[in-house]
Amino acid sequence: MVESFSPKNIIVTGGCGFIGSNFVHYVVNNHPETHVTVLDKLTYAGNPENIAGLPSDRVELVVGDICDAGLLDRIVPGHDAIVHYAAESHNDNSIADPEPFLKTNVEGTYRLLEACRKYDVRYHHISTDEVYGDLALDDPARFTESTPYHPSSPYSSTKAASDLLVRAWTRTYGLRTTISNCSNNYGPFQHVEKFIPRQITNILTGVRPKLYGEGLNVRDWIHTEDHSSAVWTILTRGRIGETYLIGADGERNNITVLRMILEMMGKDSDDFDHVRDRPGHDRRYAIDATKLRTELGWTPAHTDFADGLKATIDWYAEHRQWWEKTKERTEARYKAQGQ
Ligand code: NAD
Ligand code: TDX
Repeated sequence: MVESFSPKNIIVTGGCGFIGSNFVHYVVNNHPETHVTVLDKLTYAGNPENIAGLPSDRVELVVGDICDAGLLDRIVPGHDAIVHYAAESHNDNSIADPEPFLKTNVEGTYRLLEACRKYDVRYHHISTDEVYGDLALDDPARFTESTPYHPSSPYSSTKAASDLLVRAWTRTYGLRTTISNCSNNYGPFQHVEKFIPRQITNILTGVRPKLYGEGLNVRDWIHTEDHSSAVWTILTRGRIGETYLIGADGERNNITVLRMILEMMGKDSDDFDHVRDRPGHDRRYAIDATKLRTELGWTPAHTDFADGLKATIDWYAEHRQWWEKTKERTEARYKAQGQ
């Protein structure tokens, strides 16, 4: 039987980042009975503007590090659940400097699990399809909950390590946990280091988009609002101890997505540069979300990728002040890496 859980006070770690802040908006808009404490360190990827304007009686921001056990002792008691989004999240950064990934993704998860154990708090772990490694381009298979772990990058290996900690704490200490592994998100508030916002903001600043290698790598795109509704579904109705894969049947290769962006923005579809490929670049991710759909009845609302992409382009065009400063720093770093 499916459990039912109605959290009144939740902590959302990483709630000033891309997906975490979209989840905070989702909770505020759809679940008026739930108060959110955002715990965020405000790294280069965290921006308090992402949650600015939300009612102060619904959302509180605590600026701090998930690795800080003393801080967790002060804020975790009194909460019913932690939804853990905070992470170092960018593969290219993990290749340039893996250390912060070990610290935040592995030690940070450990600290949160220990706090949940100490204060008997329900825990939902946000993970990624990248823990499964990649699929060959001509392989018809998709990832399922029973696919063996086979991560490729420093980023995905630290996410895999954090998933395994969650499983161990569940079995050994009886912690009330669930894990979700989602595919590539797109939508508003995504950092300009990531593929889709990087290309949109390149075009908006008169720079040619940059495609790694031949661009044949496939990603399985999901709108971040659909990720939010799936996480809420799993948090409130998921079976304790279970893993659910989240995806919306959005497989496309990078060159196709890039050409869609160029055409939607009135450019020639060949108006981009091929740049140095990412070392160890995963070829294809693909999610089979049958378990989430059939067991918990979840369905995505954003089923037209072209519509979602157009709305995302419009959002970046209308929010230049949100990304302009970060853009310069990000492109300087990419330039130094030959990308
Ligand atoms: P992001 O980089 O945009 O945001 C990460 C947030 O975590 C930032 O606000 C940052 O300040 C915060 N943070 C980092 N280190 C912290 C620390 N030590 N203590 C407290 N806060 C800290 O990331 P995102 O793309 O929104 O990803 C969020 C989560 O979703 C991650 O766990 C990621 O692995 C997972 N995920 C991402 C995708 C995707 O497509 N982006 C897909 C599947 C899963
Ligand atoms: O400029 C670029 N050109 C390019 O061709 C960038 C930044 C990326 N790419 C390619 C690499 C990937 O094949 O585009 C694809 C998507 O790249 P990213 O946006 O960096 O995402 P990815 O590496 O697939 O990982 C994302 O999805 C899974 C998130 O960043 C992870 O946090 C999540 O776990």
